[in-house]
Amino acid sequence: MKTACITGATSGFGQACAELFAENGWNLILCGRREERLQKLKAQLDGVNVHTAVCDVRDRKQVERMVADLPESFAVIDLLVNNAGLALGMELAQEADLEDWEVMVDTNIKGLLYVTRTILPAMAAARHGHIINIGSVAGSWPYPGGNAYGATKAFVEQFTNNLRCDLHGTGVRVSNVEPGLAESEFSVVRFHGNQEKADAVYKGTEPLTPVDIAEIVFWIAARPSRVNINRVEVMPVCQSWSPFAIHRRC
Ligand code: NDP
Ligand code: 8X3
Repeated sequence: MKTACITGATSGFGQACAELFAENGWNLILCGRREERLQKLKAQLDGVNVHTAVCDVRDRKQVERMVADLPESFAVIDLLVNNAGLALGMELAQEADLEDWEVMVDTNIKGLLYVTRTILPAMAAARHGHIINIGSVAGSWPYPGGNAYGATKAFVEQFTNNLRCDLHGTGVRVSNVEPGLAESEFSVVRFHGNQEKADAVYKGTEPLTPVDIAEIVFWIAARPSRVNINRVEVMPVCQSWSPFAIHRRC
């Protein structure tokens, strides 16, 4: 039986991944800050072993403790899904809240680094393992108000590529999944709990679902060990690109 460690398993993509991997017989290490949600999820996952860890990925010591305290039966991690992350705010850069930027950098960049760096040595030593990062279309495509969020996801994309270089010859796989518009708690978090604003993002659209993303993550993980899916960019059909914005004086 294989073991996956999924960060941000209390909601959205992470929760859907937990459900799908459990259905397919994977043991799970589930991490997030909301303990009640972790316990509820654990209770509903049948037939596999689940270890939950309350952990704020921004706190390096908590991350190190989470890994050091893993029960022996969870010590070998076959797959890390670096999913924990968030956007905060959509103001233009000149008006954005610097604290929001700090939280995004601390979570999406530093948190992902802490988890990766803590788990990676064992994978490299075992010459076996897979890291699937959750990036975003915002890492490749700019949009007004995407500023720091998009930049954190650009970091995730390039870090994924650089990890592949460093892990060359070890057999450890690294992939980046880059979703577009998807309905989860993402927008409620982005708009600081404003449900009306969050609902407006999806109104009249058919966004991706967390299950859509989980199925992609699972497909990537289930490829034969000789296959490395470098990146998957996925949007709902209702989303595409706009022309370049051109400011005219008249
Ligand atoms: P959700 O808000 O539904 O889920 C986010 C998850 O991240 C939660 O489980 C949350 O758990 C966890 N999380 C946030 N901060 C921390 C932290 N400091 N420590 C540990 N866990 C944390 O959003 P999504 O499922 O949509 O987002 C998952 C990932 O997908 C994110 O990285 C996001 O940027 C990315 N993404 C989302 C898209 C979308 O449109 N929804 C599109 C592209 C990418 P808890 O609060 O319990 O800690
Ligand atoms: C989330 C997708 O387009 O809201 O990463 O930035 S988007």
